[in-house]
Order: sequence, then C-alpha cells, then structure tokens
Amino acid sequence: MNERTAPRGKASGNSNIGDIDARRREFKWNRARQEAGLPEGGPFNIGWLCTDRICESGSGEKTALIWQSSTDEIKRFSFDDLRRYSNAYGRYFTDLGLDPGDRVAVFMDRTPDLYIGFLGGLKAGLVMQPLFSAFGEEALEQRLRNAGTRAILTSRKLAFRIRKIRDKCPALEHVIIIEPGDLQMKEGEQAFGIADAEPLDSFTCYEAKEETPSILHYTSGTTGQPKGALHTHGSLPAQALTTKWVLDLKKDDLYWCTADPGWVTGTSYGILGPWSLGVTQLVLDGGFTVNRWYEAIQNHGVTVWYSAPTAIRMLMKEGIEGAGQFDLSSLRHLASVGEPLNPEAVIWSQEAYGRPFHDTWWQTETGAMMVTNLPGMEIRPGSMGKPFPGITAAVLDEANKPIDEPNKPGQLAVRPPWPSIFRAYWEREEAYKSKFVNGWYLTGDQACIDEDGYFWFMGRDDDVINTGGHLVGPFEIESALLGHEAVAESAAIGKPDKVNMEVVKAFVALKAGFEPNRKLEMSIMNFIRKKLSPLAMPQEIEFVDKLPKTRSGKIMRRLLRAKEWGEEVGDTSTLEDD
Ligand code: 6R9
Repeated sequence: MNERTAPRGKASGNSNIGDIDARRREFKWNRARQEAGLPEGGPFNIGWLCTDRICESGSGEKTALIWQSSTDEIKRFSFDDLRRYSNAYGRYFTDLGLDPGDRVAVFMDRTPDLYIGFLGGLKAGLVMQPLFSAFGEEALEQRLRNAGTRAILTSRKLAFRIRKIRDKCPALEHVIIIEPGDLQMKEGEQAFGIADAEPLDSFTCYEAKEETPSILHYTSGTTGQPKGALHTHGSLPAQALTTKWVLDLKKDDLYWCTADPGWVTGTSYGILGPWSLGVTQLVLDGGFTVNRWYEAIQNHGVTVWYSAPTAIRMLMKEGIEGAGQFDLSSLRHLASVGEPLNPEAVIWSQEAYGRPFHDTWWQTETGAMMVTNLPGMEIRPGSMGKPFPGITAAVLDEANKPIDEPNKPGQLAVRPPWPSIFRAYWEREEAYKSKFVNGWYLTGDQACIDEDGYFWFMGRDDDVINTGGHLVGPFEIESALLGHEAVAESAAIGKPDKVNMEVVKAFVALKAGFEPNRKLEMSIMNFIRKKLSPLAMPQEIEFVDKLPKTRSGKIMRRLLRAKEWGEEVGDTSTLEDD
C-alpha cells in the first residue's frame, strides 16, 4: 500500500503502547490493573478511582472537566471539585435511603450534574443507569420498569416527561430535579444539584468488589424490548488500558469524546477511561454544527478526539476548505467508533487534519474496545484493525467453529473473559445465555479476517438498525407503532443513508377506515418521535396492504430490507403463501 492508502498515526514512535508486537505476546489481563496504574488489591470503587485517587496522587488542582453549555457558557471543574461534589451526591443518595445495588437513572442533557451525579452514585454503590435525554415516554417507561429503577436524576425540563409515566413505574420512589427554579414539586420529587449543594470533603465510599454491579446500559436487539447490559466495578482496567493504549491519552492531553453518556461510548470513554487516568476532558453540550465543533477544537486546543463516522461524514460534507478555516493543529490523535468507518473517511481525515481516524470496534456488552487500530500500526482504510492485546477474536461458521480461511465471512466472536464483559441482561437470563456458545461470546456482527489478521466489518447478523451509530431495535418501533390509532401492523427496517449510514423506514398496513396520505404519514412519524426518540422516528413510511411473513407468522424484514438495499432477496422458502 502506498502512503495515501496506508496512513500511519503520528503518535507512532512515542506512543503509550510502544512495541505492539511485544505487548500482544506478553499481555495478561491479571497485570492490567498495574499496567493502567490502578491499585492492585483495591479499592475497586470506580467513583473513587476516577476522583479521590487522582487527587491523592497530587493532581487535585488539575482541570478534570471543561464544560461548554448549549449556549456556549464555559465552566471548569478540577479533580478536587469532582471529588467533593460527587461526595455530596453520594451522601445525598445515601441519606435519601437508597441502598447499594439500587438502580438510579440519570436522565438529562450533558450538564456537569450528569457526570458528577453519576460518579457520586457509583461512590454510594448504586447501579447507575444512563438514559438519553431525547428518550420519549415509552422508551423511558420501558427502561425504568424493567430495571425497577428507584430514583432518577433529571432536569426541570425533563421532569414533565417523567410525571406522565410516574404511575406506571411503581418502583420509582424519588425524582430528583436539578435547578427546579419555581417548579411546584409533586410528591416524591425533590431538588438537588451542584448549584445548591455544599461540596463535601469526605465521604466513605461503598466498598465495591470487582464483581459489584456498577452500570446498567440498555441496548437494542432484534427481538423484544431493549435489554439492560449489567457491568461491574471490576471493568475499569479494560477501559483504562484501552484509553491509554488505543486513544493514547497522556497526562497533558485535552481529550474530547463527542458521545453522550446515554450511549456506552459516553460512559466508558467519556467518563471512566479518561478520568481514571487523570486526563482533562472537554464536554460539549448542545447540537452539532461543523463550525461549533471546529471552534471547540481550536479554542480549547483539543489534542485527542474520539468520535463517530456519522459526524465525520457530516464534516466531510463541508469539505477540506471547511476544516482549513480553523486552526486544528492541536489535534494529534483521532479515533472513531459506532459504525463502519468508510475508507474515504480515513483518507480524507489524513488530508484534512494531517492524521487518520483510527477505527475501533466494540459493543455495549463488551464494555470496552475489542478490535482496534493502535497508534503506530499500519491502517488499512475500511478495516476495524486487530484485536486489542489480551483479546482473542474470531469469525465463526454456522456451527459456531472458528473459520481458518482468510477473507471468509462469519459471525464475529470474542473469547471471554475480560474485565469489562457484561455480566447479565437485566432479568433476561435466557437472552444472556444465548450469547455464549462453545466458549465464545457471539457479537451478532458479520466480519471477515484477511491474511494479515486485519478484521473487516461486513454487516449485522440481525435486524437491528444502526442510525448514526445508535442502535434501534425494529421491535421497539413496531410495538410503539401499534399505539397509533391507524396502524394495524408494521415492519421497521434500516434504509441506506449517505450521512447516517441507515435511517428508519417503516412499512405500515392500515386499519380499515384509514386512507394513506401525507398527513397520516406525518402523524405517525411524530407519534414515534414523541414516544421513543427522534432517532427512532421513521424518515419514511410506505403504506402497504400486507406485510411479507413466514409461515409461522414472523414478519420477514430481511425481504423488505433486501429490496431497499438492492440486494439479492435470498431464501424465501419459509415465506407465507399468498
Ligand atoms: C460502542 C458501540 C455496537 C454495534 C456493533 C456494530 C456497530 C460499533 C463499529 C461498528 C462497524 C465499527 N459498530 N463499532 N460497526 N465498525 N468500528 O457502538 O456500542 O451501541 O452496543 O453498538 O455497533 O454493529 O455490534 P453499541
């Protein structure tokens, strides 16, 4: 490969990982804590490790968080601020009567309280459940009900949404509202937040063990409602070490992870990884515009940037000239996750920023990066890279046996254990067990491995829709659609989209007495936007008389999808007769 097609990260030479081959040969997970600079015999509490420990090592005064609000107000928090305010949260949660192991949701925009409340909850031994602020009533209700969530930390604006579903969530005792202003509190609602709280100098953290549950992250599958992947305090060496070696964070870096903590990337690499290493990070609340993002990099001097292909494609649309109007020379290392990173995007970023995006592959369930492009490694644009040291990955054939032949597609699988692997799907034991076969964790993705051991993503093995890096389950959309008065039945699929990779398209059969028209289409779209989220909203609705089904009555999304993508329809032998 020539220079143009095989970019190398500038971080090579003095990268944290150093000699990659030696690392791969010698690495053992039982040395990971030491390697990541974490105390070996404990404490294991993540909240403590990301705050108090950094202060104890002499970095209390160092800036931990530079926060820029949606209206571009800027606030800075030192590690000591994080420590003392998360203590205040820990004490508050404990005084409220919340017990270790109780689920507590955080449901708000990317404000400092989200980050600090999250750490405070971990300190108190609570199981923190991050939820996107864009979630509508139904999306929220499902997650709160399934988890039996006891308390939720939210903002004034979102409190109204919670009120609407409160009586359907019997376990939900406390709604904690930050900065409620003149809001008339209802029963079970109370105000708390860093704006009014006294920072607390000491708080006795819950003595977490490595297996103590820490975070519950909901993720979408093909069937059923979203499942809650449960993680533990012992996960941290995986996040810390991948942050150190893949993102190459060093003590003077200014790191920006563009992900929201509602998505696992925003917790593993927007909270745990960077702060456990004592690195300063930028959080930018509010919407995306090309200028706002470039200004943030320029004005704050971002050095390491972890983002997603959809955002990169939006930046590409503005062209190299767009990037040229800003001083982006502070950037030294770039990485991406969430969807396939197009080869063009890797090459483009080399031209626009003078360095390539390094693709990383992982999942909510894996908790940390599994297949990565390490700094200094030859990048093959379009490939996800190679397994992280200590990770064994393979592609499996139909019998779930590893395929030896290069370039032959199969299901991507990873061999457990590793510290950050999920320990359960909350109350979905069977679904959890079905993910492990022949000693492998099955990822649900299709991939192949080339003759040099590079992994290439081929597509998903299931019907889950990946829109802008966010997974949406078709079943979630279809069951929500049934709540609309005009819908008899429906099928939701991902349709190709230049920027978001896929967007949701719904095929809808109407109840008798309803006529397809634009007004009805808009009404159905809005219905889903409000009930689930803007991401889950179908961008297109096709009205049909009936849906293709198997003889056993299952909707054949595969058929609808193949038509939409211009692919071979494949085996239709199980299709229902006309
Ligand atoms: C971290 C995260 C996981 C699914 C995964 C795959 C897709 C993630 C990717 C990628 C191609 C990459 N995915 N990274 N596809 N190339 N580098 O995204 O977690 O929300 O659980 O999604 O996303 O399909 O299985 P999650």
